Amino acid sequence: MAKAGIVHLGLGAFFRAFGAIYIEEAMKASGSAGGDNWGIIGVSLQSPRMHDQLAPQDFVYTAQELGPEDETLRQVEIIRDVLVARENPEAVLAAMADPAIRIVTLTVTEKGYCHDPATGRLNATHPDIAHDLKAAQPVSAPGYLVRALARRKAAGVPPFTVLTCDNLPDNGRLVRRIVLDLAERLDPDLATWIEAEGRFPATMVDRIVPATKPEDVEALARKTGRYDAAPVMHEPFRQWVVEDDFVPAYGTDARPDLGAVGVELVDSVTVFEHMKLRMLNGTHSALAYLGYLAGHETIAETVADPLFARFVKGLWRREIIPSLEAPPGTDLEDYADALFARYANPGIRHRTWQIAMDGSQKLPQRILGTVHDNLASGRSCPGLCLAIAAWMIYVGGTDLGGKPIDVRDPLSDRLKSLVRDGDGDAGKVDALLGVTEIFDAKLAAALRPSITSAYAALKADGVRNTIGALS
Ligand code: CS2
Repeated sequence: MAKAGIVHLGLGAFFRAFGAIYIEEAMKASGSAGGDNWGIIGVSLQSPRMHDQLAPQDFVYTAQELGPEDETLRQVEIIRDVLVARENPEAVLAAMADPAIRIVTLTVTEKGYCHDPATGRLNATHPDIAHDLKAAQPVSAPGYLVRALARRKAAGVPPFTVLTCDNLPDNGRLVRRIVLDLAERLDPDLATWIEAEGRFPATMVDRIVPATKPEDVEALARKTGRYDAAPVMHEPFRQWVVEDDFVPAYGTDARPDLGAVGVELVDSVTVFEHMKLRMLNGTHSALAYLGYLAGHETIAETVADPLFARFVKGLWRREIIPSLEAPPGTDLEDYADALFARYANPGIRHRTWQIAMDGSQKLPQRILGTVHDNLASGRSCPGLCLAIAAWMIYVGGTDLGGKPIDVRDPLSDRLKSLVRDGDGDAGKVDALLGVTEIFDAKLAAALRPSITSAYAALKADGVRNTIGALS
């Protein structure tokens, strides 16, 4: 059996349906010619659930690819073990310090980086970071990276490459800055070593992977006659663009042969990442807030509503594409058409509520960057303003018919009370625009009038009438 070469922090459905499959394919493609030592040790930072589900089935799970008409099943066998950081931090640090591990991949979601989304810098007052600055056994993802790198330095082992797979802007440089900032506070020599020897390639990751629901598990078991406690469901599409900048000390053994299985290895991912974060994730969030408030449960259901179909196509054409530079060989209109077909795939039941989670961590890179660029070029962006206004209603915790919303967001208590205490529509909008972790003050001032009227229109006329009046 292939030995482990990768530790993955944050083993959720997305990575199991994406990176794990690519890496398994890359290992198979390079056969036994030294390319077979990229097994993955998964780490859950908090919950023992993934370990408890996967251990009895030897960490093998089913990936169910759901196309619009048909589906295929495969068994993924690349996971070697799953460690639960909260229960055994020492085992996680030991695995990360093992010289056989050359890459640490991460999907810890936006909030897992413990940074300030508006500036991209480490939030040193974050309780997990405050803990990790004192205790040798960390709790945060940046804490694990820094403490494990310290062990490698002390043992004379080169660092691992840190390969972030989260939807953050300039994700490689972002995690690098956060790691260096934390290391600097703990031990400046360590920071100097990481700066010189460490590598943090940026990546653009793309595959739609809704959370697996209990009914999916049951349906799969009925279909196959075999019970898999932790299958993943995903769309056929996938795209992974990776900066080819891995720790040089490992030479040709620094990464799996990802190029052999269609991963695009490039010098800079910036244009790919802008396209994906703004065109996919930006409209995903817009459809999530507006769709949820209009009573739509999934993205497929939302875009099956003709008003929303027109709305999202208008967002791409009028407000997002004009802010972008196309990556080489990509036509942005075609990319938009392909996205629409992916959203419409009825096999993928991606809940608007799921995508609406953690909006405070998502809005800056998904929507606010586009809005900023449009304003700077004198273009208005009424559809994106409507999306921001819908987020504002959503985080208030009550839908337009007065029903409570289960808002999941690290800032949810604060956001809810800002909405509750704000004086009238204008006061509520103003209070939320004042959250500096999300909104830059200049941008907030420029947006105030359009968001206030969008907010009032949504409340007075409802979502469908308001988006209908847009185009
Ligand atoms: C989604 C993403 O949940 C969300 O916020 O927008 O997970 C999206 O499905 C992926 O980035 C697609 O690559």
